[in-house]
Amino acid sequence: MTPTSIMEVRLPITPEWIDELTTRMEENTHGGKPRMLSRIVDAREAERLMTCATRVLKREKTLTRLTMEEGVEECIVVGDTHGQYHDVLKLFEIAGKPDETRTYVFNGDFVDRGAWGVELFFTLIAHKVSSPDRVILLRGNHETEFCTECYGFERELKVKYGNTMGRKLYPLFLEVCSHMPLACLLNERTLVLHGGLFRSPSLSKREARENPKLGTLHDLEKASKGGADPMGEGRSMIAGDVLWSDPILEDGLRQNVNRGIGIQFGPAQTREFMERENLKLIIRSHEGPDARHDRPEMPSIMEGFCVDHDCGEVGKLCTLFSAPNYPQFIDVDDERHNNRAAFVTLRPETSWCAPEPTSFDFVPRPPSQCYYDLDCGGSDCEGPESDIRPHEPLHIDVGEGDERERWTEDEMSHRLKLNHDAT
Ligand SMILES: [Mn+2]
Repeated sequence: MTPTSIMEVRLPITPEWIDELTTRMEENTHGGKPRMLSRIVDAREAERLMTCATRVLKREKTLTRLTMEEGVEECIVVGDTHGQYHDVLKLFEIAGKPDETRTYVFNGDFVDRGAWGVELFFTLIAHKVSSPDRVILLRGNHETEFCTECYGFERELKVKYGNTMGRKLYPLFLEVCSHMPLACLLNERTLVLHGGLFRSPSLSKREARENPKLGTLHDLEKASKGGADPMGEGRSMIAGDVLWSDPILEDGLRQNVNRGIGIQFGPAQTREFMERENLKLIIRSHEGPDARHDRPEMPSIMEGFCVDHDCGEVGKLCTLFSAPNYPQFIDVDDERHNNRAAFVTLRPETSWCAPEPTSFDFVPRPPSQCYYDLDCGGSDCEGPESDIRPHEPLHIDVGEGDERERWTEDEMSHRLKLNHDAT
């Protein structure tokens, strides 16, 4: 195969094919222009890959149940990765790739903010199509229309595929996302979901606001996956809650005023939920060093893993964040947190419910563009009801012409501290 040939998507997708894909995409991040990605996976093959992923994900319910087969020795759980492609490749190197002994659960927020959301997304859905039962891709709040319009992915797709093809591929991406399950129940005892607990669908609109109560796993199982853009109301209330909620240290259940969507839930609510559903462990993600910096009362996520609610014998709720040195781009005035990331290993010896975190550092990143306006909100603090709206960020030319010549980092470096400066 010549270095310039297109990666053709043919089923079954093999591990060797994924290796070649990831290697070539990674090489292109060093010096190759972003637009050259479409010479590795052209628009037609990208469409094929996403169509295959949609077909596979459609079969999964809102709450996907994973029962480990004989021979599976470990399950690796991964938190937010946010387009930090090199860090995910490193994670695969440390933890090993999915195979007959190793299952993976990716807990959402694959895209936005980082510069290689497309590469990361293609890699993850290729694994999903290749091993549907061994790789679980859960939806995060960034796998939505609202977030990807504001935080970079839509723009990234248009830069890498050109305006015309980017506009065609974007709805296919949203379709893949809309079929991702919201949560995974692992061997009946461990629940993995992106944001957190959720309200009962039986509440009136007013009760949901003023006197919320928790929903059950049965409610979650029956709930909609939320469509392209779960707004957190009506039929997408549970999806909005699962994707956007956060734990707090005080007992109680209340609206998530910080984010404008989802709920905040205290340790007593976690305990109540775990006892009722007979769970031992809940792994959620959704909060990186910036979010925790704004909530200093909560445990630190600087090592990528923390226990937020320790309910003793009953079980615990943890936060897992897998994007080191996050976010990739920061405004000149903002503080860089230099966080480490983590993944969690679960094993049969401990009934798949004793999390073993492994922390790791970031991989130095090649120079790259930022695809969103850094003014649009520091830590996803606001959801779709806020006044954050998509806009034309930065001066990135996404014309159809010879774009290889057009955009240079200089065009935008006047207000960005590019990631490579920080390494
Ligand atoms: Mn999130």
